[in-house]
Amino acid sequence: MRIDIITCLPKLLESFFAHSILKRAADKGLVEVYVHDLREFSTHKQRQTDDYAFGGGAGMVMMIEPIDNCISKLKAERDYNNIIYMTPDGENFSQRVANKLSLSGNIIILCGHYKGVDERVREQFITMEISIGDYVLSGGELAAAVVSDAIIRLIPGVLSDETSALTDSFQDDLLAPPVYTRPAEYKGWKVPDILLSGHEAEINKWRMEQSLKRTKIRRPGLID
Ligand code: 6GU
Repeated sequence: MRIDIITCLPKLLESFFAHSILKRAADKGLVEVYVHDLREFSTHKQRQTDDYAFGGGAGMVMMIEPIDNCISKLKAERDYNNIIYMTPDGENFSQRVANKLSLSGNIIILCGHYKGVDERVREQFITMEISIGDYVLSGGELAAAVVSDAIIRLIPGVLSDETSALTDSFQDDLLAPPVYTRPAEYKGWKVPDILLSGHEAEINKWRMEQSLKRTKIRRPGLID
């Protein structure tokens, strides 16, 4: 899988992808992430990428030309499954969307800034718009990092224990059950006996009950 991220703040994203699971996924050749500096695609004197809004009002708008230059160059090199625009008025991101996107070959993620992009960018180039929640961030970069992380960890081979993504919260519309590790007793606080019993079927049954109970209490909306 290949992810091309277009941003005015490349440094912010480069440090994110240079660490942890995402770095290991790239080192193993399971994903390639390229961060493109939008300024390099500007033909203006000061490598300008935004301008005042037609009709007036506060806030700058990202110009179509540098975005067109960058996206068109990438599209000439390979096909993309989706060209995603990160925006608070996009579709809500969820595990379901992450699962679907993790099956992509190549995607482009465009990070918005200021008052957003010229509407013609959305009409002409964008195939999908994603929001990560009902709050406003200063830019789409952190949101792009969130979406990339959720997608990349689903690619087979990225997690060391391949089954562990399957038991995540949300993977089957249930929250994950509680987990414990050694010691079995700490300051008198005990691990549930069932987990020490060695009865795999009973343990799985307990975990499912705990998942259901936790989901009903914390996120009842997930059950229907
Ligand atoms: Cl994708 N971008 C921005 N700027 N704010 C957000 C968001 C995205 N998702 C939630 N808030």
